[in-house]
Formats: sequence, structure tokens, C-alpha cells
Amino acid sequence: MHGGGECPLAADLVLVLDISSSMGFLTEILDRELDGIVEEANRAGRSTRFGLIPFVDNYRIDMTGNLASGRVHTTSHGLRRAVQYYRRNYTGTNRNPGDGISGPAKQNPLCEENALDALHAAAEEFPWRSYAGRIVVVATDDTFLENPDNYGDRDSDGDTSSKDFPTEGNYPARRTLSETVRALRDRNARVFSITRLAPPAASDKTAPRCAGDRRLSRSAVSDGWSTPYKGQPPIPEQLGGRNYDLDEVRKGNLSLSRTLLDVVAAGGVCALAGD
Ligand SMILES: [Ca+2]
Ligand SMILES: [Ca+2]
Ligand SMILES: [Ca+2]
Repeated sequence: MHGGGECPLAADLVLVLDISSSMGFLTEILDRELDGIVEEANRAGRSTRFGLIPFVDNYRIDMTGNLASGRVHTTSHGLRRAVQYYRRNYTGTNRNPGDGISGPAKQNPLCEENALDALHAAAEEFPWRSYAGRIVVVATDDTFLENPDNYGDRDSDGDTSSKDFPTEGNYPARRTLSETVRALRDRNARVFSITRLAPPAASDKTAPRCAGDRRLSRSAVSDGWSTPYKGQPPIPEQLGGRNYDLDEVRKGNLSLSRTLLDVVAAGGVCALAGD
């Protein structure tokens, strides 16, 4: 036992991170704050393991960690290096993480981003510890599409091969909202989100914005996170979490470190087993 009978807190935290170009600012904040976050999350008898799943119109499970064949990070050094790598090679170039480093650049014809498939992968593919609290934090500034839509079919004509800008591509939405929620619930994962409550106001010149086409209305950016998605309750509401305002993080009014550490404290569980 640690610290005079206090119970050791164990948490597995998977960061499902939108790395499209409009989210570049958050990867910079993360890079600056990760050292403190990881240190604090493992202080005083706590054991926190981190996973990283970057996504745009598809996703990849980061495999550069120090445990579990790379799926798990326990050091801020490794996590920071991974975040920097995705920013450098995917964010600025509009490359989809699932395509790998040799994938095409200048993708992303529709503003909606594929959080659902990345969340589903977190549920199914992260090596969750049996005795740890299971937490997913998803950060994005837009809503998502569902199967059988395709993120690369800009004009929704069923063909994904138009080469005029912005280029189409075959980026199918593989899951629905209810399938994704079910997968996370089956794993007892709690989901927290850091998202926009509304699209940026025209007067806000500093807010990053999506210049592409949209499938859903502009006001739908919050759907699935802080407002219902086609009649279904927001994901965090269905899965024991809550939403935080991404724009407050961008403006510096809400600390990303504090938010993630609060989530670890809320979602960690007392673990009597060792590592
Ligand atoms: Ca985006
Ligand atoms: Ca997109
Ligand atoms: Ca098309």
C-alpha cells in the first residue's frame, strides 16, 4: 500500500486525437504540457498508462510506446515524440494517419472527421488492464459521419475518384454511433470529450476553421459531443463522462493539464494488484 493506507489509483487513458490541420494548436499545447501531465498522473501511488490514436478521416493506433508492443506509453518523452511526429507528417500536410507516411497528402474534402472508428478501435484494440479504470478522451473540433457514408466522397454521389480539388478518396465510415457506444460500454470505458460547443463566430478571426465542404450543417459541429447526434444522446453522456469546451482550451481559459488530470482522478480506480 502507498502513502499511509491510501489506495493506489490505476487508470488507462487513451487519447483519441483529431490531428487535422484545424487542430494543430491542440497538438502544440499537448506537446508543451505532457511532461507535467504524465508526471502528475503517476505521482503518489498512481499508475497511469497512456495510449494514442490519431485520426482524421481514418485512424492509426500509435505503436511507438514502451510497453505492449508499442500500444502503451508510460513516459512523456515517448508520448511527446509521437505527438510531434503526427503533427509534422500528417497535420500540416493533410495526410490521413491510417494511410501511413507514404499516403497521399492534401486529403480531407469534408469537414467532418472520423472520430467514431478511432473510438471503436480504442475499445477493441487497446490492451486495457483488467484492474484499471478505463478512460477515453477524444479531442476534436467537428462532428462525425456514420457507416455507410464515406468521408472521401465530397459530393455524395457514391464515387470517390474525382481528382479536382479538394481531391476525393476512399475513406469509408466503418461504424455507426450505436455500434461504437456498444463497443466502449462492453469494455467498461468512460468517454470524455474536448470539443467545440458551436462553430467559430465570423467575428473570431483567430479561431481555426474548416474551409472544406460539409455533409452535415455548420451548427452540427457539437453533435455527438455536447448536443444529440440525430436524436441520440451525446457520447460522453452515454458513457459516464462529460464534455469540455475546446475553445476555452484554445484561448487559455481552461487548462488542458488540469482537465486531463481531473479525468484521470475521476476515472481511475483503486487497484490492489500491482503493475
Ligand atoms: Ca478538421
Ligand atoms: Ca474530414
Ligand atoms: Ca464523389
